[in-house]
Amino acid sequence: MPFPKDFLWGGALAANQCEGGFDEGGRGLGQADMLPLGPQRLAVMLGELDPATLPADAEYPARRGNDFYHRWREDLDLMAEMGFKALRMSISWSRIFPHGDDEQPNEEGLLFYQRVFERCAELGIKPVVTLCHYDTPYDLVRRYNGWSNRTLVGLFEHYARTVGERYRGLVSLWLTFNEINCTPIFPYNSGAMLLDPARDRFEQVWDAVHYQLLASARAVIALHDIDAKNRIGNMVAATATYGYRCAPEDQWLAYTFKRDAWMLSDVQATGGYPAWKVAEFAKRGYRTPWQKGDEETLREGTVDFISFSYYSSHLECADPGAGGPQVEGNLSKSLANPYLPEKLPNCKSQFDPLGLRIVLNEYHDRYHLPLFIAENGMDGYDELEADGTVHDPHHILYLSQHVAAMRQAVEEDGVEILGYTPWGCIDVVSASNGLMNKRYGLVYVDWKDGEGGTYNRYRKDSFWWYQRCIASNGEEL
Ligand code: BGP
Repeated sequence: MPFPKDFLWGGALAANQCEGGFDEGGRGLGQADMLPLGPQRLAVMLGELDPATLPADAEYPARRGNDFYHRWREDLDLMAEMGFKALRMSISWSRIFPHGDDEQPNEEGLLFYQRVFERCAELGIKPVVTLCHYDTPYDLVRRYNGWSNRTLVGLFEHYARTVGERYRGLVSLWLTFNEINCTPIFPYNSGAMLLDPARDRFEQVWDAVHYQLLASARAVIALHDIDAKNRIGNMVAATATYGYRCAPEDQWLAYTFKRDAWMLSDVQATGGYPAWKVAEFAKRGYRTPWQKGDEETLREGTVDFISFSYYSSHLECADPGAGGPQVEGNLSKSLANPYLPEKLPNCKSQFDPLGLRIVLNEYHDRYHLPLFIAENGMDGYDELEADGTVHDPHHILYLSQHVAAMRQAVEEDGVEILGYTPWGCIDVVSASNGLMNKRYGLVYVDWKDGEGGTYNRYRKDSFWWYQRCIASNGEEL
């Protein structure tokens, strides 16, 4: 079976990486507006450095994004020209509730997204809306220490209800938290919280995860209440994981790594914590902050589909001396896989399309729910030519091979996939290092780190490739 006729071909963006206009339209600061460029960024993302202590001249790239706030009409036209059927985007929570705990929403913020969604409808593009893509209002960080505080569960539900009601009929596909399984790794980025060095780290991050799981479930319940047509997914960071050697110890490490990555989708899909995690908590002496009603909330708020990001695969090795050379990932290095092709020119990581097929099968077998590929892509360093063209064969090679792998999962493995939205379909500020020169496919934005630019948009070679791919429903790669 080929891709279904209503397959959602599109692209993905996130408010904090594209909008800019950070102080316009009544918007309050978001947590990402406090992520600086430069060496201190990682410490803030890890929740180890309070961004309020940064020097006055720090530069915050999320505040400018790629200027989508002012150019969204032109951007939607470009997407329509490529034939997009879907746009995965997010709402900036602090555009709707500038302080996070305001009683009344900010009408100007609501109107902004209403216009975007109305235009999407005119263009035949379905918005797939993430409620929180690394984007909790900064005032909630300051006043409650973000997701370390249970108060945010109710505030998030209020926000989800507000936008669910307002955009009823305009939006029917929702995702709750972006890459929710990153909270234990990047407590500030994903959990909008700062760590207290005097307290156990494990306890702090897993408390926050519990509150986010509850908030996700409450949002699912609210959005189902508002409109029975709403379909709500979770969103997790996925990677194919292999043991470096056939040693059972390596295979076990690889398995436990995957199990960790699955843990949060297990809760969001089945409505309860898996037994192995409960055993791990008990062994560590950690007690999840359960309250009356939490179990029912998790059970009632399970998702309708599973969405995930997939960029590449990685290796696990039990013997620290056994591995060979390393390759760079987004924020960490891992062992190079000798069976994967050489890195693409202009790119720093290895790529593994079959890994995507493996991940699709793993999620399909585990949850028996439809899947949605919410992010996929390879960062590369693109150059704008004098004639306005951008030659990016690396993106075309990466995307075409991943679409082929996805097609095999549909045709040969019977996996149900709702859609495919490659990441950064218009160049955006990078989540990991805040730079603009970490570019993905399709549309180039004229802005160079340290130099600036016009923000004008240019079609990359991959734009024309993707247009053909969509027009042929994934046949012409
Ligand atoms: C994912 C995030 C995205 C995006 C992407 C690429 O983890 O959900 O927001 O940024 O990674 O990473 P980067 O921007 O660092 O290249």
